[in-house]
Amino acid sequence: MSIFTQQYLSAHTASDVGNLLNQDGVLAIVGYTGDCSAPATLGLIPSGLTSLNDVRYEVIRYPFGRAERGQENGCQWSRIGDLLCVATWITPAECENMEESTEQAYNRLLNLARSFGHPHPFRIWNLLPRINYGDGDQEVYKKFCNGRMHAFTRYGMVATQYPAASALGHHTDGAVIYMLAAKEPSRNLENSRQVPAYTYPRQYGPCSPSFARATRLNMADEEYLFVSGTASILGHSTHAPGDFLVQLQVTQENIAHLVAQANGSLSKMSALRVYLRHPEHLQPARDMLEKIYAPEHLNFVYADICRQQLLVEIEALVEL
Ligand code: 3EB
Repeated sequence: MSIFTQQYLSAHTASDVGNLLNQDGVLAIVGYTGDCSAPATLGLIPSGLTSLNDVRYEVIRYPFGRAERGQENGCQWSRIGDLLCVATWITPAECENMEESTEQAYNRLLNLARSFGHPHPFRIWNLLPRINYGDGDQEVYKKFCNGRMHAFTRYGMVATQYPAASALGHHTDGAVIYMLAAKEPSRNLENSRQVPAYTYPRQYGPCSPSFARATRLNMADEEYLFVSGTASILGHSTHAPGDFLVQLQVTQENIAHLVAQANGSLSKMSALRVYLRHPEHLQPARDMLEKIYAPEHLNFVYADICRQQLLVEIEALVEL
């Protein structure tokens, strides 16, 4: 029985978000409603993303009482017991300078988490506009990586402590970064089919991406594996650029390998977000993944992947 869950609600079953947020055990709710600005409702996290299979909300549950919530230091936070969720939004104007704005956003998040006694972020989602815009080192994603690394370094984090992460491009204005943070450190896992992202060579940008392939964390005497956005990358190279089906297969193999390294089982996988660059890939993605995973755990999301040649990326949660 999973204690910590990320549960998908489709458009036709979604009940009133305000009511849900007042229920015991509901930490926060991620919105797939296509908007990305700080919401009036504390605990709601509009992601800028939209779902291709009708997911409207993702409910993050941790059933140890009613969430406390608030906003300060440019962040909105929700906490239940030893689990803290913090979100911060970057305005469309601030997105014009993504390096500086990312660094400031991370400074806000990390300072708040530390001041709340939750100094260890273990899972971060980064949802940005126009992620592939700009050439070479000017690309939005690369500027984002620079800002993130500067903030992590100032925070005193070393590469082996980087959290699990996803970084995707949505199709609206503004950005959101949100994180789950713990009182105790998580344990990091790398994928032996891939080099650690923080050791990628210079060709991918001036600062390597700062994330772990997965983090392991004990919550309420259960162990969870938070699997970062995973793509068709072998070593550090993009495998099968332009070939969706091969990329999907290699991505699935990369995840299966990572989960096996943690002695986990694909049958205990949930909260799969399958990011698709092209909506027309929904059907082939479904055809393959619904053979492996239960449909209620699959959210096909329309998003740009941070390397231009990648067509698909998948993240997930595994109960170990
Ligand atoms: C990769 O493996 C694909 O910059 O936070 C996946 C997950 C990717 C997270 C990030 C980037 C990030 O390099 C891209």
